[in-house]
Amino acid sequence: MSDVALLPQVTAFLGRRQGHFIHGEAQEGQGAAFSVTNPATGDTLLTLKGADEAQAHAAMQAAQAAFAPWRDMPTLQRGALLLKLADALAEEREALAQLESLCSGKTIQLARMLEIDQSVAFLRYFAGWAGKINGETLDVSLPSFAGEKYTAFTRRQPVGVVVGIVPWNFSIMIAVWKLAAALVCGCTVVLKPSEYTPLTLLRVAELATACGFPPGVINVVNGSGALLGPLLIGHPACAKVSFTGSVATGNAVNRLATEQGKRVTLELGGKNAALFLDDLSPEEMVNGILEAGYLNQGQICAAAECFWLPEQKMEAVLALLSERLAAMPIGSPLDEATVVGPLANRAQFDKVLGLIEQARAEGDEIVCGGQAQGGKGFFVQPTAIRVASVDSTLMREETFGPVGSFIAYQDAEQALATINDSPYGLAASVWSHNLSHALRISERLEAGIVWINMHTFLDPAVPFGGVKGSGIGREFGSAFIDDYTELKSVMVRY
Ligand code: TXE
Repeated sequence: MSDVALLPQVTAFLGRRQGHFIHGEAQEGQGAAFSVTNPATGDTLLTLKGADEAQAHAAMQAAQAAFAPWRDMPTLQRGALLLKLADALAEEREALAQLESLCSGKTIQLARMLEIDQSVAFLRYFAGWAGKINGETLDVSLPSFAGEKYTAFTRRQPVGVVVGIVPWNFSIMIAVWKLAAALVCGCTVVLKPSEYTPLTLLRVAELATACGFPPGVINVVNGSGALLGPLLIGHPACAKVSFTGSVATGNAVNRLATEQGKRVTLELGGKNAALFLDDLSPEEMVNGILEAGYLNQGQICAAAECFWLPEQKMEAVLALLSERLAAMPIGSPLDEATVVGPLANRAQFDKVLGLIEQARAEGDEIVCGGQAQGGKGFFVQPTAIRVASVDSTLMREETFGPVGSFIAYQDAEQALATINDSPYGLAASVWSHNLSHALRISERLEAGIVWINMHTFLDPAVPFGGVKGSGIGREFGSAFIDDYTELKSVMVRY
């Protein structure tokens, strides 16, 4: 097989000077230059200049100026614009997927199905909330002395300008989660993509403008997170921050935002577990493990990294899993036959290889993989590691790579207790034909989302977010409304 041919509009986009999207216009940066690297080759795709302080403030001011007219636009009109943007993304599917694959190393198939098709689905879902974000009428108990009566109602009002800070693993889809939720509530947004994947959101913002979104409603500023984060969050117009990324950066963002009285939603990673009960066959377990742990080279915040297997099945599962991992086509992400692409950037590549080395040093057993693939690009073999004990670093530290850690258990209750003994709790799964047993375990797993006989699938109707150190707040479902609106009470005497 060979790479798909790049569409002319992708080559043209890469040939243009890129920077930011502020007040409905593409702008070049005035700050420090940085390069975007193709992780499949290690070559520079293009160099752009980050935003300086003046541009970061200009983006916030543009969003602030656009806020009142956007808030006051008839709600269904806002929903209609989100639907138009969904259609525009669907039409631009291939070009956006190619651009995303070039920047992030995501396989072209996943870029199409997750970055674009899922973004379209989420946009349509959130558009459907237009006209349905309501308060309630309240029964007031105040006494009446002279025949006067009372009533009260609540309204949901948009919080204002939302700063959306986005990571590199799903740079379009995660941005769309924040953007669509904010916009349907009547907020305006300033998005800050990761330095590693700054390009596709610029194209999304261009498409939105062509769809008729007024200038300033969607802004994109690129550059160093350490520089821009404080500038955007600290700006007086910022009412709320929605962040997805690492625990360390998320905690810093949280401190900064809460010190200044800004609302925060955090979706951080963790160390997600998958618990397989012993009624499953080794083949069923392996199918589950591949779904839970290895999609997008493991670079999914909700992916499982710790796999708990019944002791008597461990050998058979690891033997079969090793065969299946070794047979996965690894190579160019633009080749439709590729299943395993590169890791998204050099920092991630170095981190994952470093953690594999540490595992070796601690006496964990590398069952398969465990090496860089060699040649150009940031490829790491899909890897399975049987950890020496629950104290191994790999049982605690997120690799965010194609690395599963395997541990045997004798007693499922003991396994459950150890899984819960974690500072994190984003996601977990339990696998069994015995639905009754699995449901009982799901009640006690400490995670924001628990899957039964599935893992990693996200649906716009189902709230998503972490407990403990894995985050604050929920995205999707109706839960997002609390985060993007203020509840106002109105009392009336008549
Ligand atoms: O994340 P960062 P990185 C995890 C994963 C990965 C690790 C590091 O384990 O190995 O994080 O990735 C912006 N104020 N996840 O370094 O730093 C930054 O520019 C405000 C899990 O890329 O968290 C980018 O836009 N913003 C995760 C975003 O934060 C700042 C997905 C995320 O970058 C900032 C990605 C600051 N001071 C990585 N510093 C998940 N939960 O899905 C940086 N940023």
